[in-house]
Amino acid sequence: MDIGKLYVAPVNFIGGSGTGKTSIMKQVCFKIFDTRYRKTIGLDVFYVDYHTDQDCVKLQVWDTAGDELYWSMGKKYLERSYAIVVVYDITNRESFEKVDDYLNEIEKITPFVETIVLCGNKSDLEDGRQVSYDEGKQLADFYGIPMFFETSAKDDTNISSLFTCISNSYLESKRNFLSDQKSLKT
Ligand SMILES: Nc1nc2c(ncn2[C@@H]2O[C@H](COP(=O)(O)OP(=O)(O)O)[C@@H](O)[C@H]2O)c(=O)[nH]1
Ligand SMILES: [Mg+2]
Repeated sequence: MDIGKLYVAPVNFIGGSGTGKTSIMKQVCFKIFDTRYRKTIGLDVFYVDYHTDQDCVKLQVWDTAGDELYWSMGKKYLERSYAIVVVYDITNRESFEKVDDYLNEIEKITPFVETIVLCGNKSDLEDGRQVSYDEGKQLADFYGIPMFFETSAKDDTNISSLFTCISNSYLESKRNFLSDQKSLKT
C-alpha cells in the first residue's frame, strides 16, 4: 500500500511591522486572534500541516520581524524558501508602498524563488481602507505574481485558502519534478 509522502516546505513571511504576519500564523495554527501588538523578536517558526489523499506537506513558516535590525538575519532564511509571502496592511498605505522594496530585495537575494504570494491583510477594517483590492491585484499582476489574497487574521478570511494554495503549488511542483526525473530515466 502506498502511504504517500511527507514533505517539508520552508515558507517565509515578510512585510512592514504591524501588518499582521504573526497574527496570520496564530490564526492558522491555533485559531486565536490577539488584539495586542507584541513585536516579533528576531525570528519565529510555526508549522502548518496540509494533507491530500496521497501526500502531506508540513509548511515550515518563518516569521521575521519587519525591522531593519533583523532583516539581514532573515535574508539567510529567505534564500532557502519555497515560498515568500509579502504582507501589507490594507489600512496603511505606507506598508503597501514598501512592497516594491521587499520584492526588489527578494529578486536580489533569491531570484529563483518558486512562489511569491502578495497578501493585503486586515480586510475586516473596510472603513479604514487605504489600498483598494484592485491596486493590490494590479501590483501582483505587474510583478507576475499569480497568488494575491486579501485576508483578515481577525475574522479568519482567506487565511486557510492562502496556505492551501501554497501547499498545492508545492505538491504540484514536486510531482512535476518527480515525473521529469522518471522520464529522464526511461
Ligand atoms: N483588525 C485587524 N487587526 C489585525 C489583523 N491582523 C493583525 N491585526 C492587529 O495588528 C497588530 C499587529 O499585528 P502583528 O501580527 O503583531 O503584526 P506583525 O508585526 O506583522 O507580526 C496587532 O494589534 C493585531 O491585533 C487583522 O486581520 N484585522
Ligand atoms: Mg510579528
